Amino acid sequence: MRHLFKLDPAKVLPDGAVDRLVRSGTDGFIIGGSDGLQMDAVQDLFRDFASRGLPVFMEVSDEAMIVPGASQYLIPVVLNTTDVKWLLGAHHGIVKQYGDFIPWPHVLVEGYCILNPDAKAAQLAKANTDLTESDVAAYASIAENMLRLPIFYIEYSGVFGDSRMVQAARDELVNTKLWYGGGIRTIDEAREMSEIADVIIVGNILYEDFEQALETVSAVL
Ligand code: 1GP
Repeated sequence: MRHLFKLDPAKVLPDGAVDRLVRSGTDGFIIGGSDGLQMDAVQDLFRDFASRGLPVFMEVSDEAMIVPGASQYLIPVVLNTTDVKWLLGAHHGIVKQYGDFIPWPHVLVEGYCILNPDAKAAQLAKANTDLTESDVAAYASIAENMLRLPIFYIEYSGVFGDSRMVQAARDELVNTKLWYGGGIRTIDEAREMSEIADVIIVGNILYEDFEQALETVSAVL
């Protein structure tokens, strides 16, 4: 898996987009967002993309994202948060309440490192984004060696990131997959990050320039 589109339930895709995205060559879809999440919109989006032959990952950052039947559920843990809610606080509440219903074999935990201070996710999760390459490397090492997470996610949502930060994480990771998302708008940007990360995630550009978003797939083909 090399490329995923991140679909925001609070935004509208152009007509005919679902078929074109499914045929684009991408490896799958993440349904996720940081605000304005409505359960109806989440379910509609899931229904549009489910059973189309590609994985659909539900990123559960809010109760509205809990949709039964997804191939995988991604659970964010924000490693550089300053608020315990985003580390394990919210998770504890959910597992306490719904633990018996959680399909654990379908759950993947993402260790997020959020690096764009202006991103909604950074503000919501009160992330400490003032990090050096060594800081990022240490978080990556924690994900790999201490927590043994399946995914370390460098998140620059909204801006194209600093590839040195991504490389610093890369150098620590063996078993933990490196996902990169943030500001990918062109094939060159997609290529630059996909040369370092295992998986690139393309989000906002889908809603700004759909044709250009489709082209990012060619960077990994
Ligand atoms: C957001 O990492 C993704 O969670 C993608 O970022 O929306 O900036 O492409 P963009």
